[in-house]
Amino acid sequence: MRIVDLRSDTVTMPTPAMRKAMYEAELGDDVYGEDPTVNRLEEAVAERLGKEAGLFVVSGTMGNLVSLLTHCPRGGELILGDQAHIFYYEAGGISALGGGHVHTVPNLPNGMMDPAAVEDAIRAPGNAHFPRTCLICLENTHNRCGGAVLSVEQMAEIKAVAERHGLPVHLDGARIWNAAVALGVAPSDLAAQVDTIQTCFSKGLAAPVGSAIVGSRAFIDEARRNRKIVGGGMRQAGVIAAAALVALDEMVDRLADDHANARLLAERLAEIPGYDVDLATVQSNIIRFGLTRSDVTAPQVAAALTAEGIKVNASDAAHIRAVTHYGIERDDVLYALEVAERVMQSVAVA
Ligand code: TLP
Repeated sequence: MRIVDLRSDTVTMPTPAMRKAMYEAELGDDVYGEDPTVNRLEEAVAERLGKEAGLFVVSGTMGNLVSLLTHCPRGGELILGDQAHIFYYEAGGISALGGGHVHTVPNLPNGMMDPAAVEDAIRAPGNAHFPRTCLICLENTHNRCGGAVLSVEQMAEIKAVAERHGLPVHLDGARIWNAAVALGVAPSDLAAQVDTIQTCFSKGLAAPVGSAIVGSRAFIDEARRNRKIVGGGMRQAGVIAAAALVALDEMVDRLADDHANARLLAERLAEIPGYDVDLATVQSNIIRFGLTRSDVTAPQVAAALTAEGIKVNASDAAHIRAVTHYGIERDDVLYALEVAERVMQSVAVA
């Protein structure tokens, strides 16, 4: 059976150039700071995002956790969108391991938080009843908001609130590269609106493993220690950093193709009776769509699509997520649409 895997851009396989770079990578012990390939990657990603220093970590989850551990003392309160990946999908790491206290603010459908609501959530200092606010977190592109892209101006609005209260801002920029390509701006223009960023090489950029944290030199020095605490000090990590370097150099511009494919998928899906697609929310490589039928649930339709080879995930009872990525061509999208039409006609009534 023909398979079109739209579950996530995490399913991407490394390119031939990545495999070659991994084979040939110059290596050393990175805990001694002696892996030249890791060092090159950390410098390259920091430079690309306009920050002083970078730190290679295993995953996006570890990148966010180590960043939050570095920003927040035990009992410190972090302000997060209620749809944030950090809040939803990272196993509560900052409270389990760092004693962090999470304060959510509603995410708007466009991935933004109302700046006034963020400001309201900041605790008045000096009152012994309150936890102390230590950080505001943003996400761009926004996963659960269907890949919505925050503009430089939107991010600047949150930065202005943070600055008024002397707070840092951390960006879960797992897909900051998609955001920059969608907006036609430099990734560093987005990064300039925040203090620290976690970004992934293993999503749309198709590297097999790895993320980086970037920020000031002092922040990264402290984060390096926290990475060690969570067991993330790797040794000859250049073998994976080599693929991440290829990802940065060769895989960013092509994200525009993924965005075009997502747009095509969304526009045509919207024409098929049964699917409910809000085209305004399709801004990058993620499509989050609902159903116009009430006799079947999103998990049932997702399972029926998957059984026919179109692999998608239900993100809740009413929504399905499809993600385009390296390895998915226009022809795969057209085939997925054909199957989607057939599945919607035949899916059993609950
Ligand atoms: N997201 C995954 C799943 O965890 C849901 C996906 O398939 O999209 N931040 C954001 C915004 C993410 O989307 C992800 C991964 C992460 C962080 C975590 O990255 P990893 O999976 O490397 O720990």
